[in-house]
Parts: sequence; structure tokens; C-alpha cells
Amino acid sequence: MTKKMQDALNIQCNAELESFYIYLAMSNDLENKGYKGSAHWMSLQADEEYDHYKQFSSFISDVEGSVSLEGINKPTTTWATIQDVFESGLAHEKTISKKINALVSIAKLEKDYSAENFLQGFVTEQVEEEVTFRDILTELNMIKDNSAGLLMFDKGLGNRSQIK
Ligand code: OFO
Repeated sequence: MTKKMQDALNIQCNAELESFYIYLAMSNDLENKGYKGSAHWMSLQADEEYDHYKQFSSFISDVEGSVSLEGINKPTTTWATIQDVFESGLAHEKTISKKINALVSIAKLEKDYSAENFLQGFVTEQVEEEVTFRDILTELNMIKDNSAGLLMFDKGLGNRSQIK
């Protein structure tokens, strides 16, 4: 692997850990707001990001590169409403999608076919991540501040059992 590719993948390791941290902060805020089911969902979302970090770091090691960890920015810790939490989540996933696409461009330029192949899974993953957040927001925008609707919505998210 070229140094340019390794550096870019290491930056993505950091971005995945930052995603983990951001979703943990969102989970804590949802818990504080009384949305226990949504907090559970978001905590699994954080776990999924940690899994993405592990996939990136394993790939770097598999191709005899080295992983180097950097500091993680302090995340936002409170949002005005549950809608704002998920709006921020969708905006964040859009920034990650751009980063993944930029990595694919680097892999192509570096003629790194194994990195390009590895990254394709994340191109697909990012489409799914954006759809998931968009679907949740559609539901929340229909419910607005209807308490019975919010209660049912929260129970629904509480049923998430896996990171995928
Ligand atoms: Fe949310 O997909 Fe990784 O960052």
C-alpha cells in the first residue's frame, strides 16, 4: 500500500471513531430526554461505527500497513429536539459518504485494487446509512410533537437488536 493510501485510510479510521463518539453523545442526549428506545437504537448505531473502525484498521493491517490513532474532537452533547438529533445524524452520514467516495478516488489514482474493492462495501453501506436516517426522519416529521406517536416511535426503535 502506498503511503498516500495508508494515510487516507488512517484518517478514515479516525472519522469512524469520531462517528462512534458522536452517536454515543446522541444516545446520551436521547436518554436524558426520556427517549429510552431511541437511545438504545443510537447506542447500537455507535457500536456499528466502532465496527466500521475495526474493519478499516483490520484492512490496513491485512495489507501490511500500520494503524496510527489520532485524537477525537469533542462532540456536540445536546440537541433541541429528537428531530434535531436525527437531522444531525443524517447530515453526518452525508459527510461520511463524501469521505468514502474521496477514498475510492484515491484508491483508483493509486491503482490500489484491493483498497478499491474493500471500499466498495462502504459505498453500499453509506447508501443504506443515509436511507435509514432519512426514513426515521420521515416518520418523525409525520409525528411532529404528537405524544402518543412519539411513544410508539420510541418503542419501535427500542426493538433494534443488532448493529446492522
Ligand atoms: Fe455511519 O457509517 Fe461509518 O461512519
